[in-house]
Amino acid sequence: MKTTMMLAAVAAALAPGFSSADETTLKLVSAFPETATYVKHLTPWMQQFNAEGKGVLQINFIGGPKAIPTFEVGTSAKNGVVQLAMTTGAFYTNLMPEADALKLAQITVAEQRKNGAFDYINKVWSQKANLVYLARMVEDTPFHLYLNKKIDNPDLKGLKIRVTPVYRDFFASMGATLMQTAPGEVYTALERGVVDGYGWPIQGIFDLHWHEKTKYRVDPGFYNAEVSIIMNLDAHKKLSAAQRAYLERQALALEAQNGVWRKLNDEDTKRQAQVGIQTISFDAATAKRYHDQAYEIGWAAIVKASPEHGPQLKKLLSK
Ligand code: 173
Repeated sequence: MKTTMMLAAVAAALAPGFSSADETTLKLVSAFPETATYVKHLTPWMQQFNAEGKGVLQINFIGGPKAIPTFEVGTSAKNGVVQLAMTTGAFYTNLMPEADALKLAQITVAEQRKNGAFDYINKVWSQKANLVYLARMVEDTPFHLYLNKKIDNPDLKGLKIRVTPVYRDFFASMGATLMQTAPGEVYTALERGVVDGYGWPIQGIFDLHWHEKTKYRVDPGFYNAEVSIIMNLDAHKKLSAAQRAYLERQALALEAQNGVWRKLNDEDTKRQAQVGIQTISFDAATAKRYHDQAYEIGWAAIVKASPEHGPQLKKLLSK
C-alpha cells in the first residue's frame, strides 16, 4: 500500500505537464477551546507536521471557537472555509446524524482501519457532508455525568443537565431536563446555577475550571469520547499524490499517540478526588443497566435517524 502510494507520487511528479505541486497550506480550526487538552495534544503534532512538511504541506492553526463557533465548525469544513477541523461528531450532527455514532465505537481506530469501519465512515462522510475522516485522536476515554445534586439512582427527574447530542437521548431517558451548550459556555451555566450538572469525558474538566463548580461524578462512565481531524473533500482532492501520502502518514502518526489517553484519564480521575469531587456509584446490577441502557439508546437513536447507514455502522463499530 505504502509502496503503491509512493510510486503514485513519483509517477505524478514525473508526469508531463505536472507542475510540481507547490507547498499548500491548510487552515485548521478547533471546535474545542484552546485551553482544552485536545488542543495541547495537537499542537506539537502540528509543529512536527510543519517542520517535516516544508515544501509539501503546512497547517495554519486559526484557533478555537472564537474563530468559528463550536457548532459551526462542521459546516465550515464542509464548505471549505477551513480545510481541516479538530472536532467531534456531536458538533456536526446538523450535517448528518451518523456523525454521532463514532462515540459508540467499542473497537480501536486501528481495528476500524482493518475491519472496514474506517472506509465505511469515509464513504458516508464524503457522500453526506463533503468530508474526509482523517484521523481519530482520542480513544479509551469514557464520558461521565457530573452533578451538583446527589442522586441515589439513575433518575434525573427535576435536574437540568447540560448536554450535546452525545448525551441527549440517554439523559432524557432518565428524565433529565436538557440544555445544549458548547463547551465554552459550561462554566457560566454552572456558576449561575442554570444547570445542575453536565456531561463530559473523564478527562478535561480542569481545562476550563469546571472542577471549581462540580460536586459529584457519576460512575460508571459510558461510550468512547471521539475527537478527530476531518477535512474538506474538495481540498483533499486537490492535493497531489505526494501531499496526500504525507497527510496520511501524519494522520497515522497522530493516531499512534492515542496510548497517552489512559494515562491522562488516570491523572484526571485522581485529581478529581483530590479536589473533593465525590463519586456517586450504583450497585453492580444498576450500574450494568445504566451502561447497557446508554448503548441501547445511543444505537437506537442512530438507527432511527439513519436507517440507511445506522445498522452497518453498528455492526462495524461494536465488539
Ligand atoms: O461537548 C461535549 O460534551 C462533547 O460532546 C464532547 C465530545 C467529545 C469529547 C469531549 C466532549
